[in-house]
Amino acid sequence: MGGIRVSGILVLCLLVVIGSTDAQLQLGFYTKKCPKAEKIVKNFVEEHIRNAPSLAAALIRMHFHDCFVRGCDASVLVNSTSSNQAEKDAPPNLTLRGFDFIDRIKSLVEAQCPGVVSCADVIALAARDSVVATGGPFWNVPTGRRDGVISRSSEALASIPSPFSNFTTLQTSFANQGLDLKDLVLLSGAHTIGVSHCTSFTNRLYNFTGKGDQDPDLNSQYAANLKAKKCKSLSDNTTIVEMDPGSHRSFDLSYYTLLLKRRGLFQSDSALTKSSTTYNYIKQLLQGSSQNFHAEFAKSMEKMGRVKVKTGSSGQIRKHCAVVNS
Ligand code: HEM
Ligand SMILES: *[C@@H]1O[C@H](CO)[C@@H](O)[C@H](O)[C@H]1NC(C)=O
Ligand SMILES: *[C@@H]1O[C@H](CO)[C@@H](O)[C@H](O)[C@H]1NC(C)=O
Ligand SMILES: *[C@@H]1O[C@H](CO)[C@@H](O)[C@H](O)[C@H]1NC(C)=O
Ligand SMILES: *[C@@H]1O[C@H](CO)[C@@H](O)[C@H](O)[C@H]1NC(C)=O
Ligand SMILES: CC(=O)N[C@H]1CO[C@H](CO)[C@@H](O)[C@@H]1O
Repeated sequence: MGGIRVSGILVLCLLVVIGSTDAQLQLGFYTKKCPKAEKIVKNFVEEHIRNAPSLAAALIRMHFHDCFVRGCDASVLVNSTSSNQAEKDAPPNLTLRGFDFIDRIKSLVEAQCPGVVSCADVIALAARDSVVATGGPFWNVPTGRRDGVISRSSEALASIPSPFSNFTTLQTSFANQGLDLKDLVLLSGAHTIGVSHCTSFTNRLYNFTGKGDQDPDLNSQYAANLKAKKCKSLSDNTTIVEMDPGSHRSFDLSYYTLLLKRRGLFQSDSALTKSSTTYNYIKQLLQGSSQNFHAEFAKSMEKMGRVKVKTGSSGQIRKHCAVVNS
């Protein structure tokens, strides 16, 4: 009796273990199922990123926005329908770019292995490969993500932190995804590349507290310069500004240097200097080499890429990234 019970429990444990390892991402998930998949993504990126290097920033940001809403499941790619307003059509994504690029890669992998490679993995791989191809850090991208079937604009608004966030809001938002303060500092380091529209920060220049004032946490010389040369009014929604001026193409430490000079562009960047924990992480990064930053960044990216992923038999492999399979 006891023996049967014990072995029964053993079998149960074994099943649980098998079940859970089955449901993990793994490096080279497609090695058997679609051996060329990762190479197809890499080749496409390497071939096309030269003509549009700014896409690297767009794609790593897309990966972030994807992972923060229902996990990294390509829900960010789904088009709205007459009965559903999708994440794509939420205000934070107004400025996402690169959808077409992902669609083109997806059609290449579909031609090679129909119905095998998820859109979520295509985003994760293309983000990494494009950052590497433009001289940025490498990080591991274990694969095996599956695509979600739900995409809601309201959830994007609720889960993606706004540039007006304070420290507490950022900490909570990252904690909701299982990411800690170190991840917050490191992943924000992606703002060392790319651009922003004025509307993400003009409140700091023109009307911070509703009295026509500036944000005292923004360097006043920098603010004056932005007002004179870039964002000429509170409502300028067309001009774009480099977030790490002078080195917005290189994945270096200068974003963190700027933070300590009160030259971070967003309130959310500035907020990282407000807690002693995150302030000290920034100091530590600045004392280390850029290789050290890259290595630390890689760990946090891999962690972000695992957020609430769907694996095994959950979700689906979408045929077209913009539409859920019918
Ligand atoms: C910590 C919270 C974060 C906030 C509040 C935030 C906010 C923003 C905003 C408002 C923009 C500019 C959008 C525009 O006006 O065009 C932006 C751009 C960008 N963000 Fe973040 N972000 C955060 C974290 C991240 C993370 C975790 C990553 C990636 C790991 C990331 C990568 C980028 C990149 C690369 C760009 C430039 C995009 C481009 O050039 O098209 N951000 N972010
Ligand atoms: C941070 O922002 C949130 C949301 O806007 C607000 O409720 C909270 O009071 C703010 N916290 C601090 C410390 O300012
Ligand atoms: C600044 O904000 C206040 C309060 O929200 C508003 O009444 C005022 O019109 C704003 N000023 C500008 C220039 O938009
Ligand atoms: C930008 O601002 C103009 C004028 O204020 C407005 O008509 C337009 O709809 C805005 N565009 C976006 C994308 O918000
Ligand atoms: C999704 O929407 C975009 C932009 O509106 C459109 O160009 C594309 O054809 C749509 N994709 C599908 C598969 O419906
Ligand atoms: C790229 C993209 O789909 N952007 C959409 C984001 O949401 C706005 C509405 O808030 C749409 O107008 C954009 O087309």
